[in-house]
Amino acid sequence: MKNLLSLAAAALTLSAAAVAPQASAGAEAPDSFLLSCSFEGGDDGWSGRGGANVETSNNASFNGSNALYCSNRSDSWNGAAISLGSGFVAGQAYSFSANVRYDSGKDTALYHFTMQYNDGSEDKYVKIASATIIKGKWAQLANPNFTIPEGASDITVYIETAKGTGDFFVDDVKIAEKGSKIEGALGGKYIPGDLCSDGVIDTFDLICARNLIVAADKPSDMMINADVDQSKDYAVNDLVLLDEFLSGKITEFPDNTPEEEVTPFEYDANKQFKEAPGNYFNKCEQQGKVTKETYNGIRGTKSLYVYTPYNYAPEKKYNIFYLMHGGGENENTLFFQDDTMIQNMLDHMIMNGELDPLIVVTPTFNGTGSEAANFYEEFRQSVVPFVEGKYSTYAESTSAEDIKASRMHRAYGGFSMGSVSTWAVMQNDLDMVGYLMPLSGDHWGANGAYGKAKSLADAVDNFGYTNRQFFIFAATGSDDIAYPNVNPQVDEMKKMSQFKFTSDFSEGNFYFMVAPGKTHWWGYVRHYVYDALPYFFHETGE
Ligand code: FER
Repeated sequence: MKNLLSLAAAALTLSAAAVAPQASAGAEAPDSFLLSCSFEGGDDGWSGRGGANVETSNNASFNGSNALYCSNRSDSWNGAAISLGSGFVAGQAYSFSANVRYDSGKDTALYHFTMQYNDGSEDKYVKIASATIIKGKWAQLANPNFTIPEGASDITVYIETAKGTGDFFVDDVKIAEKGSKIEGALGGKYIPGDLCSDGVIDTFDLICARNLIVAADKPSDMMINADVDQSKDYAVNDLVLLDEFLSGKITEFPDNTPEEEVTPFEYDANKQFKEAPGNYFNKCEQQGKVTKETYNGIRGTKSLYVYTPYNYAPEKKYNIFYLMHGGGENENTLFFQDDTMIQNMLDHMIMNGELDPLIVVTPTFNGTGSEAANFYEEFRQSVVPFVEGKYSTYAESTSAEDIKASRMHRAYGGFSMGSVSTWAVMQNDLDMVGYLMPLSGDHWGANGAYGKAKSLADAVDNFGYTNRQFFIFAATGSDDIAYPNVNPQVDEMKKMSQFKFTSDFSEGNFYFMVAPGKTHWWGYVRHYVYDALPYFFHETGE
């Protein structure tokens, strides 16, 4: 309590440190508008940009009873637009204002009020105003002094988002003489520390913050701005940080955003084979590293390779994928052959945001007493403890308990005999891995398609997992010699409740992708990894 009292006392003397508001102080409200769209009587000349749809709606409004509703967007640049016509002069400044609101999706989202024009040779885009706005609140995007670029023609202004395709409302879009202050929504913006939502971080926010700690009714927009360290929890710590910010002790808030358990993903429910772009097998400008490691395991001294992504940082946690070679191959196969070079593919996928940075390990089942179908023993006892004791994964330690706790961040897959090893890992080590990628090979643990499927289903039951707690993305070519072995096994698995068939892992847990015309060769199979791996590591297993 002493802390809170001294903060309150400090609050009274801190106004000098307040952050200046964006709106120009003393600006006058305009006498008239050069453009004013209230959407009360129709769309006021607005249209959908890109594939977007616009229509008037009375489901929300900032003023009056209607707003313009923008939906059916397929890209972030799709939105609501209006052409400005000839009354606006290039090289001159005007005051622009629009009010925006969205009601579903993330807690906050970045919106832009943008101008498109032609500069005489090509279309150009310039931001008039931007703001990160809070879900469910009206926010004003305004710029009282925006100059239309010299030489601009074909001018359109529009509302778009920085990311995503969510629906939004627009209301009271106005343009007036430069410098004029156009009234708009107060607050609604994500400005850490601005609890009062007036665009200024000052002592009043500190008073709000203090009251909010004990308040019974905690308004959602105030809570979002009160959580100044973005920890997803408003606590006394945030109050102290706000005080330190206002007193000049700190100049920015620390970012204590909690690490996401899993990253969200938009699954295709019926994923079809798609080749990686050809250049993905060339060297990438952002290269990960392939390191040879040697370990003494239950089957003697052996080697494996570890791919760590570009900018690998041991203080971070990484998902890990163990990828096994086929018969007659070895731990070198995946990284050193013209028909694999899988590290280049991983580099490109990660650089282009198609895959979260991860660790990929290529062990081998070769060695005295080793075979694909018993590699699961060495995997559990030697390989995982060795690798994850050395590299940074979600395993807090290499104890069986911690390996199990991190299984939704661990995957195992393989080609041909490597696929045989994958089904065996599933049957025996399901408490270690949440994701499996059997490629061009069937299960050798039992006889007949039904027997194979049943032995896997029984393993799931014996481990006590539901069909939300493990995920299988199997694949092969339609002309692969393994197809006639795998396909009947898959058909039997589809009939069992342990397996729910779809590539939308938010709904089911089992998929079999068949690549038209492809045969039993890494030159094809590496593309299955390209298709399947992005589908992994987005489920919590709860
Ligand atoms: C199969 C599983 C494994 C398969 C072949 C293999 C033809 C491996 C063969 C080898 O490495 O010799 O389903 O189908």
